[in-house]
Amino acid sequence: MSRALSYRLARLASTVGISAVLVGCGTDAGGGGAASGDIAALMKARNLTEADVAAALKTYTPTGKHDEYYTFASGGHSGNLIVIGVPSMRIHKYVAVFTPEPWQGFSYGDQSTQVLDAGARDGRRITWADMHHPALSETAGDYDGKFIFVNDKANPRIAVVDLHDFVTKQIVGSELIETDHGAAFVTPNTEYVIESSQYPAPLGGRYAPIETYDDEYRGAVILWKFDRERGRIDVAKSFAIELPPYMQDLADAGKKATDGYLFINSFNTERATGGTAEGRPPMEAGASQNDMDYMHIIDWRKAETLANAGRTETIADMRVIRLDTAIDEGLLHFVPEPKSPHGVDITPDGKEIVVGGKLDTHATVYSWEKMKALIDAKDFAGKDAYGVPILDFEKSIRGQCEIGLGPLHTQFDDKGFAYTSVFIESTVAKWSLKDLKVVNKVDVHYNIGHLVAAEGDTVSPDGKYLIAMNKWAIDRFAKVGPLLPQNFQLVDLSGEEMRLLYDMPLPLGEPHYAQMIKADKLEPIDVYSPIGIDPYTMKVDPNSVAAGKERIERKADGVHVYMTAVRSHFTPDIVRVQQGDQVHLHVTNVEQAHDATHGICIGSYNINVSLEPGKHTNVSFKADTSGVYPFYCTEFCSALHLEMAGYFLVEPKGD
Ligand code: CUK
Ligand code: CUA
Repeated sequence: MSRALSYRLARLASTVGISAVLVGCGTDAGGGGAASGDIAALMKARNLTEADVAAALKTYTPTGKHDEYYTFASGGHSGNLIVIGVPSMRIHKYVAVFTPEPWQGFSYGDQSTQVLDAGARDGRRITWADMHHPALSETAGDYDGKFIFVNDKANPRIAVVDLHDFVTKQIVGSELIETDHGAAFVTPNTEYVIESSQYPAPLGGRYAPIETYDDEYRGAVILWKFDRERGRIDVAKSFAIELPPYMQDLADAGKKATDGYLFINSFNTERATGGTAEGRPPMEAGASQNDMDYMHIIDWRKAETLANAGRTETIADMRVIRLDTAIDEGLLHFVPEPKSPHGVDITPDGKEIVVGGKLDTHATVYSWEKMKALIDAKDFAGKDAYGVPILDFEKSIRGQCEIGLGPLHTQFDDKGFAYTSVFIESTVAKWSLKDLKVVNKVDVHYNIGHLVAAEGDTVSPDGKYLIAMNKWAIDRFAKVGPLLPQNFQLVDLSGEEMRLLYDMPLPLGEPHYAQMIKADKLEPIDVYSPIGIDPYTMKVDPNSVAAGKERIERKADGVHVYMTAVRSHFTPDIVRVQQGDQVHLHVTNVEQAHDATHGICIGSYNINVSLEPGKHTNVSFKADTSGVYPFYCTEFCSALHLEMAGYFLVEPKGD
């Protein structure tokens, strides 16, 4: 290695916090010399620059070392939640949420099927989702690592994932609304999970002609009450607020200074309905006439008091505060926001609200102090067509930061900077909250939607890392046909300038938002304990089986098979039933060894469940076809894994 390159590598190593000796830049004649030669040769052979090597050193995570952060990314159309380690960008898990998932056995056993079926709409079982926004549970505005909530935009629903075992425990939805988008977001102590609608429709799933849009179509925001003790949403204690038929977009809950308030963007305050074949302008043209749309400001504590006082009407089993009541009681106000707003993000101190306009070049910074004073003084600039008071735009803002073309979403760091995704430019803009000036930008590839910084939407962001969640990947990866992955790009926030560190193709659906949490805030369990736990109650299942108590019992409701799994056998391993029998398979993994997971499948019957150590699962099905069905363990658990098998014998009727 040349002396100059040695020196540069040593410097590089020191800037990323490792010793020069480790990269072999020492002058000693020992092993160091050989290593330095290796690195120089590697750089040359792979055509790597010093910046490439620095990026590699900042992300490479040696075997056995763990990541500093977890990123929980929406899985988009897949309906799964993606768990990614940062800085390595290694995928750790796809948590099954809205979609049957065979490896986890999600929706292939009785209990998980019940969870998924609770999300049926119009009596229809839904097996996909358009997941957009994960929201980690918060305590005092900071992630607490206990739960994560996700939405389904297409079939408006909210799911609760428990971060003790990374399992989806509950799916709720209301037929009050037909789509959502301002979801999921949580209030600072996770009192409520917010779900606001996107495309207006008659409330409660009614039909009304599109010509009656102004009168019959409405938006709504649902506040799902979260019961932290039970780890479930309490549907009976949840309520909604009716909103005008604008297209409500993203939402954020106030914190600290803004605690008690919700902020929801909207677009299409023109109330365009489309109708190109009927002589009306297309939706997107009709919806882009006005220079301003309305940010909704909602006093949710006041709304909660009203709901608890019964000032609601019940629509589709949901308690709804009607629009007139919301206006009369002063819990809903508007403030104009520039052209086609998209992101609404509250600053860490809770004092300001940042809005990006898709067809605007600014991030607009609203001052809560100013808006609150206007609301308190009832100093309004006017009312909308439904009577909602509107604050004056100029009187409500602190200022605007000239960002660039198509600012969308904003995150924050610990040094007073904001980071805004700029869609049309394909950049991330770093700007100062203090003087509202752009500091620098980094190119991303391409068409960035959301971005996520380490704890970047909490009361105490960490800075350090940011992920640009890009919609297009074009030339970044080897070709895989016309459907391309998304591109997650890891950006280093530790220096003055942002630096791109890593490209990660994300090929499972289109993730929208993600949240990044310090890994040491989570306390996931290793095994289910005591043996026989049903993950959906976290109690020992009444049908769980202890070793030595395995049996087959014929009861009035069918054949009950009480089975255990342990390396390397199922007991019993021969199960005989009659064609037409209802079968209830109760399987307990009686192991407590970490990672000693088994699975059990019965081919042709569409059954496969996962049995993590200590877990119990019930699987009910009708043995409607006769035949010989081998069942076997679907996790390579042991040297005798292939022998972990048995026969499910279905004797033909009449024999
Ligand atoms: S949205 Cu997709 S890029 Cu649903 Cu949060 Cu902005
Ligand atoms: Cu148990 Cu393989």
